[in-house]
Amino acid sequence: MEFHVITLFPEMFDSPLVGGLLGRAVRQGLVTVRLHPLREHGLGNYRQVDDTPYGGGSGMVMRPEPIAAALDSVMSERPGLWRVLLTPQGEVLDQSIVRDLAAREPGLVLIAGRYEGVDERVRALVDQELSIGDYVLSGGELAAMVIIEAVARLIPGVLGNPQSLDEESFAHGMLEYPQYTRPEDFHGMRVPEILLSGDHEKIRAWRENQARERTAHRRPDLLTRRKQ
Ligand code: 6GU
Repeated sequence: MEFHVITLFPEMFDSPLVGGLLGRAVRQGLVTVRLHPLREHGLGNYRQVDDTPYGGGSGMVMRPEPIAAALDSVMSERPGLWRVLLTPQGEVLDQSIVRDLAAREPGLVLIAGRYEGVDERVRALVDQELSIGDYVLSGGELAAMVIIEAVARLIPGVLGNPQSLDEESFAHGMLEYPQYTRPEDFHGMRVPEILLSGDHEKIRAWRENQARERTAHRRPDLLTRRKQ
């Protein structure tokens, strides 16, 4: 799967793409990330990408032409990419949206906005607008990395153990059950006896119950929204 990112700050993507699971997936060729510097499509001698808002107000707004030119260039090279504008006004990302994105072959173009926002007419150029949560970032770059990370780990071969995909939090619209490893006793806190019992059916039922109780207590919203 390919991820294309249109951004004013391509250097922000250096370290996340080198380390960890994602770095390995990139090196193995399972995932391709291409950065498209928006500045190259800026206007005039100063490569301008933003301007003051019509009607007044503080801050700057990203002009539509550089974004349109960058998108045209990416789309002509790679037709069929799913175009996503990253904005706090978008649909809020969750695991079900992540799954949908992972199915968008040949891949995604992520447009990272900056400044106080992008010109409203850019919305007409994209397939989807996404936010990563109800808080403000100075730009869409970190949101793009979050999306790349979340989508890439669903691509076959990226995760070491694909079975963990079915067990992790949100896989079934619930939080994951509590996990323990050695030691059996840590500062007087003991691993639940049932996990040491070797009774796999009892362990499965205990975990299911723990996941349900934990979700009801911490994230009741997930139980009311569950899609499956
Ligand atoms: Cl996608 N962009 C910005 N600038 N802030 C955000 C966001 C995106 N998602 C949450 N906050």
